[in-house]
Amino acid sequence: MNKPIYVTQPAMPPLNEFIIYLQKIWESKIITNNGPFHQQFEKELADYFGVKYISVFSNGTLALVTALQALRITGEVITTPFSFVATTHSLWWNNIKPVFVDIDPEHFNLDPEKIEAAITPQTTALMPVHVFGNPCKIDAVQRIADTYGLKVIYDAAHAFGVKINDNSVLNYGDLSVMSFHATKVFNTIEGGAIICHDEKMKKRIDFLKNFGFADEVTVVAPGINAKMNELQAAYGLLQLKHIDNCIDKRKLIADTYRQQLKDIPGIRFHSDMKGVRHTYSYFPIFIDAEQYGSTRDQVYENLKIHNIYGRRYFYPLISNFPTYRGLHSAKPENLPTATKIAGQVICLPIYPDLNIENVHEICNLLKK
Ligand code: T4K
Repeated sequence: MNKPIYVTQPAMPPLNEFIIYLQKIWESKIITNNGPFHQQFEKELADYFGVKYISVFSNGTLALVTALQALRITGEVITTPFSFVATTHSLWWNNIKPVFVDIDPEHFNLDPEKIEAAITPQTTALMPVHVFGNPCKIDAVQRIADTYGLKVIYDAAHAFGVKINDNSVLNYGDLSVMSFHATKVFNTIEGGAIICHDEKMKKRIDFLKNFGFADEVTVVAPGINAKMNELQAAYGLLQLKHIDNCIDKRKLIADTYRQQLKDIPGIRFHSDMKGVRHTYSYFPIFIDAEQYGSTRDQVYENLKIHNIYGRRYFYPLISNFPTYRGLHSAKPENLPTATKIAGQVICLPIYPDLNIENVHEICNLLKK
């Protein structure tokens, strides 16, 4: 490959269309603090997803931190080690002890069958992740939460536009948190959101992301500054007009990978789940070194030699990082599936502007 191909490339709205929005911002001089584009963006996003309330944020990590504050979560929270570090960091920033539980062997989300054994009197919530956009076993998770009186906060950073039987995956749990980072299906450069189901909660979240201000002179909580600015909100509004086209292009790329890689012994990947609308945020493959004849790291290095930069998301496991590895629940023997999958995974390039010819070339390299 002459030019490097990275795991992703942001979809950006047409510049000439964005300029019209910028002109409005320059005229109004409202550039942040719940301005008109921010309000319109929240409304249009809620309509797009089919959810009741959404509060947009400056990034997904601060949205996770704030979601935990909004529900006043304390003590211990059960979560997955197979995610981006921000999932667990958000607990740490709230002085909450993360408790890692292994992932299910099919879709690599927090395994509901293993959750109950990790519950203690200190457990207050579950924080599963819809990793790579594949929905968690939401019914089983909710049953456990209801039985033990726990809250559920989904990290839905990878699940933009994902639906189960035509219902947004964001409608499940107490709160869902999204990331609109440059590397995501839908981006506002940096950005994020919390989705909730009632007006009071939306109000509380809005206070929390604005220093705790309920009005000009009343501070109701030790809030933070996590507001999205008007330029990002305008960019997001414009992006929303083009997103379905971007998702269609991603689907074509995913289908091409699946078609090309389906008969290679030792390479495994996910199919679409029944009744689920996928949006193809990532295209992870899993290498069984014995069957395939090379290790995941050899594949990763070989692609690099050819100017293709796949990424080993999510290796190392969060539970292996120095900050967390001392925790009892972080022991690899407690997390056999996650440990295995972290050693097999490589995410192949997928983004709307990726040429199908390049996808074929990547597949040909993997066929050798
Ligand atoms: N929860 C989950 C499950 C998450 O996956 C994430 C974020 C979060 C929470 C937190 O949300 P945020 O606070 O980020 O909103 C990236 C992203 O920084 C991170 O947002 C994302 N997950 C994570 C999975 O990936 P890196 O360090 O791997 O990104 P980076 O900079 O190496 O980018 C990957 C490739 O993308 C580059 O090689 C080239 C391309 N790229 C990247 C950027 C930033 C571009 O072409 N243009 C760009 O502007 O972490």
